[in-house]
Amino acid sequence: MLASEQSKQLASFAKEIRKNTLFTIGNLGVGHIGGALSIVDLLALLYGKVMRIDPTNPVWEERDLLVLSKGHAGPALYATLALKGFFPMEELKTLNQGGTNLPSHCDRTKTKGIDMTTGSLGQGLSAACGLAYAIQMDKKDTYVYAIIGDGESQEGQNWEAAMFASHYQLDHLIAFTDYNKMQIDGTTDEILNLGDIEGKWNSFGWFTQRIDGHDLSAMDNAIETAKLQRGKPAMIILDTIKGKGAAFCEGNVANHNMAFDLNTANEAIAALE
Ligand SMILES: Cc1ncc(C[n+]2csc(CCOP(=O)(O)OP(=O)(O)O)c2C)c(N)n1
Repeated sequence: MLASEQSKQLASFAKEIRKNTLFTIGNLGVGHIGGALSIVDLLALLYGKVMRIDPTNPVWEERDLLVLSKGHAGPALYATLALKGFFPMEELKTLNQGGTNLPSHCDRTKTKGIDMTTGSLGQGLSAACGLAYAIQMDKKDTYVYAIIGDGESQEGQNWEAAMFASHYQLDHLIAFTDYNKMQIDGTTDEILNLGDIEGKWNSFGWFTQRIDGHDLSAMDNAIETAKLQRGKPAMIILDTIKGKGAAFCEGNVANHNMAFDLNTANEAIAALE
C-alpha cells in the first residue's frame, strides 16, 4: 500500500516523465507517442519506488533489471532515466539523431540504464527469462521486470518464453502486458483478438493479475502480491489507454508513430501543469 505522500511524489514523477516524453518526441517531430505514454505510470512506479537501482552505477551487479520488450516506447524510458540522473536531461534533445546515445528503440550498448536491447517485438520476454534464470542460478535476490505490448503478445516467441519461465519456476520474473487494446494499424480486437488473455497466462502457469495500469497504488499492490508467490513467474495485465495524458493523441488509434511538433508538445505539457 502506498503512503499518501509517496503516492503524491510518484504521481508528480509520472507527470514529469509524461512532459519530458512529449518534449523528447515533439522535439524530433515524430515518434511512438501512444505506446510511450501508456506505460508512463508503470515506469514512474518502477523507477520511483520498486526497482533497486543506482543511477551513479548503471551496471551495478545487485540492481534490478528492466527489459522494455516493446522497445519502441524507448523515449518514455529515456525521460525516466534522465529524470533519475542516469544521464543529463539535455541528451533528450538528441533522440534518434546522428551520434546519439538515445536511439528510437532501446539499445543497452548505447544508453546508461538500459538493461536490454529491444525493438524486434516478441524477443524481450525470452531475454528476461534468461536474466531471471541467471538470477535463480546465482541465488540472488534481485528481480527482472519485463514490459510487453498487447500487439506484441501476438508474436509466438512470447509463448515459448511463457512455457520456459513456468517450467523453470522463475519467480523473480515479473512481467507486465501493456493492454492498451491498440497496435500499429488498428485495435487488437480487429487485427488479431487476444481472447482471454488472463486465462492464457494462467494456463501457462503464471501467477496472473489484471489491474488499472494508471493506478499507482493498484500496481504497487500487484507487484507486492506477485513477490509473495513462490515457484511461479508473474504476469500483471495493465488496462491502459494509448496516448494517456495528451489530448491530441489520447485513445486515438492513429497515435502509434505520430508526427507532431514542439508547439503541439508544449500545449500538451502546459495542460499537464
Ligand atoms: C518483429 C517486429 N515486427 C514488427 C515491428 C514493427 N512494430 C513496431 S511497434 C508495432 C506494434 C506493436 O503493438 P503493441 O505491442 O500493442 O505496442 P503499443 O500499441 O503499446 O505501442 C509494430 C508492428 C517490430 N518492431 N518488430
